[in-house]
Amino acid sequence: MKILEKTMKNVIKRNPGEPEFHQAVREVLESLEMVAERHPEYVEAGIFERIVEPERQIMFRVPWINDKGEVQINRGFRVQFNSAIGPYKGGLRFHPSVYLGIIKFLGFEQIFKNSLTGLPIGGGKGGSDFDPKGKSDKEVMNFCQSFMTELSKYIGENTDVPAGDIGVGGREIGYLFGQYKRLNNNFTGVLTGKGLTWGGSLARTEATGYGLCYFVEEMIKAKGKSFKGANVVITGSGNVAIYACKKAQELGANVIALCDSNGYIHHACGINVDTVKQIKEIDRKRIKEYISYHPDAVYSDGCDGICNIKCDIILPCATQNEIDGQAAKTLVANGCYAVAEGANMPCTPEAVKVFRENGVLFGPGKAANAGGVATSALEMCQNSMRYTWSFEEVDTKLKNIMKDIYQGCSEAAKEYGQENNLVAGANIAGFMKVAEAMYAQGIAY
Ligand code: NDP
Ligand code: 2IT
Repeated sequence: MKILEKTMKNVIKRNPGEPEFHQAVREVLESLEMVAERHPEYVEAGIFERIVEPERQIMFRVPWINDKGEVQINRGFRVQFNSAIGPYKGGLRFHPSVYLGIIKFLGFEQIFKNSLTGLPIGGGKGGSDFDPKGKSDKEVMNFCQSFMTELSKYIGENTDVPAGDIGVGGREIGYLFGQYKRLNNNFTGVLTGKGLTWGGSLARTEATGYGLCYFVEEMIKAKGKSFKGANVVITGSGNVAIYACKKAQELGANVIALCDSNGYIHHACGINVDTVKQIKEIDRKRIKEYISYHPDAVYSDGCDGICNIKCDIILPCATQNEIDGQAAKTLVANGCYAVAEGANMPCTPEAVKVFRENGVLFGPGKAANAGGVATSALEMCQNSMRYTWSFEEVDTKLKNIMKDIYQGCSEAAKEYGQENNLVAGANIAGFMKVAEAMYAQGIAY
């Protein structure tokens, strides 16, 4: 080692106190050593140093008034990481744990994920430390309007197109879009994940979870396996988890567990996804409520125990670093043979190492969960055409995109001497397109 060690050292020095960002960068740079060896022109042109530095970082005050008439202050972020292959594209996360380092890790991942989709979208991410939990619709609206009043200065359909992520779903996108339109007098595809009557795409709601399952189908098919009859554990119970659950069941799996940040449910005869949708999407309540509908299910406090449930496949769909080395060892000991990340970076580096050493099939988030942003790009495409495709048309495109992503990652891994390593494959395949574009566009762009 190594050409890229210096780049990593600089990232740590220039971005102190941001461990999630360091983790995401380290994983990518580790995969790119051989690329750097084979492409000295990229080293010379400073592509590696440039790609780890966001093009622009915006931080702003978000004042709003709660239902008691009290002034509240949150912090807003938008990191416009890389626009080499298209307008910045990536979600907004509203969660109390959000700070600049989280948004930078997510924005960095998004560069490579978006490149893997094969569609013309650059990488960005944003959000706030605002916690929508327990807030009234009016409070959420007040917050979203204030947030967009500032954000609107930096985004646009050809500049930067935000979408949802943790804590940002259809309700929030509606308030954000309304405020953007009010401020700019312009009905435009500046956000994705919009409602179906005002520019949204069919299948965008389902896309991340469905796409994850299409990716897993390809990954396990290569080893002669399928979802049919497989016991599947899914973490989280939000947008990604719900639609991963639905599609896995349609493909013949028995999904036996889900969780939220308070605890998990184990329903051995199979999760009832309509109940989960009622609790989480409509009532906005906790997953614990599930046992009042299905008394044969078991609820346990805390999230850690979910990895002790014996399963064939686990799909972590909640948040970063939820599966550590110890949890990975337990999963392996219980016979789990495939893991695919619906969330962004839910497995720690130690967990990924355990999976690799034990021959567990592993689909990294930037490949496995790319179906959401890919369908966002299809929404942008429909908005540009002022046209809408049917659910089946979008779903078929999504399925083909996920197959191509799997294929592209497998081939890149093989080409660089790392056969079967989809982490390396995703990083290399995602990087190559962006690097080529950055190289072609010169340094002071
Ligand atoms: P949601 O807000 O719809 O759901 C998030 C789920 O994860 C909830 O069940 C939530 O539980 C749980 N969760 C969040 N934070 C924590 C935590 N700190 N500890 C334990 N559980 C937690 O978000 P999404 O489903 O949209 O996003 C889930 C993951 O998927 C994120 O990593 C996101 O970045 C990623 N992703 C999302 C895409 C999308 O299109 N939405 C696309 C690609 C990736 P609780 O309600 O208790 O907070
Ligand atoms: O992490 C992600 O890819 C997302 N939250 C979706 C981003 C998008 O622009 O649809």
